[in-house]
Amino acid sequence: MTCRRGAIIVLEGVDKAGKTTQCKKLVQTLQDNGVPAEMFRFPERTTKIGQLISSYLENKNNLEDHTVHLLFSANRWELVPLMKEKLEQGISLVVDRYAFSGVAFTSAKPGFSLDWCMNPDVGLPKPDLVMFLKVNPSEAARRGQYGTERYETSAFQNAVQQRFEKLMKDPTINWQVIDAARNIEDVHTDIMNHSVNAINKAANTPIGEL
Ligand code: DGP
Repeated sequence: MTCRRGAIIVLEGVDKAGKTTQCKKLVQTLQDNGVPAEMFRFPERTTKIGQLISSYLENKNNLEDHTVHLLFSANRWELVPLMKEKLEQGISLVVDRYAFSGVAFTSAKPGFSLDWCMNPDVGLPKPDLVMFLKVNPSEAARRGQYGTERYETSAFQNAVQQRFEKLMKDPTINWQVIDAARNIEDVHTDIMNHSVNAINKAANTPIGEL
């Protein structure tokens, strides 16, 4: 028996753009409408690799920059078998950050090219839709104090935003820019519409590769 595959729907953006709130709402609305959907998030901090990343982000340990980049990528790869299993069961995956965060955050550090940063993620399942929640980093900073985690400074988030702008020029990725400065419900409606289109389209196509 063949079943329609699920879609991979990714939300990206700078810190405090509202990704996690919107991912949760999207999963809920899809499920309420009878569309099987589950949330994934990267970094997935519960695995052994995820715990290393988490303590790095909390400034509890220091890791060399190339090393941590590869760990973030490994954290995505270790979830691939589970992601594929769910997709083949017809479950759509709503993913809070993916390889694009990997590239944007590391390449915002001195001495890292976009190309080098992309390499470890080549071959990951390709998202059917990537929505960039666009909000000015200074507006994002006003939404709530940045915490104490590594990367949570305005200067770094500005650099990350610029890297995302470059990544969004890739025509092989279905990027959609969402104005995330609006209220939660308006943003959600846009995200839902794009997602339904992507889920319908994905059903009849094989899972691609980054
Ligand atoms: P979050 O749990 O969504 O708040 O993300 C944790 C932080 O890690 C956030 O500042 C973004 C950053 N981040 C997410 N993915 C990657 C990645 O693959 N590489 C790097 N260097 N940073 C990442």
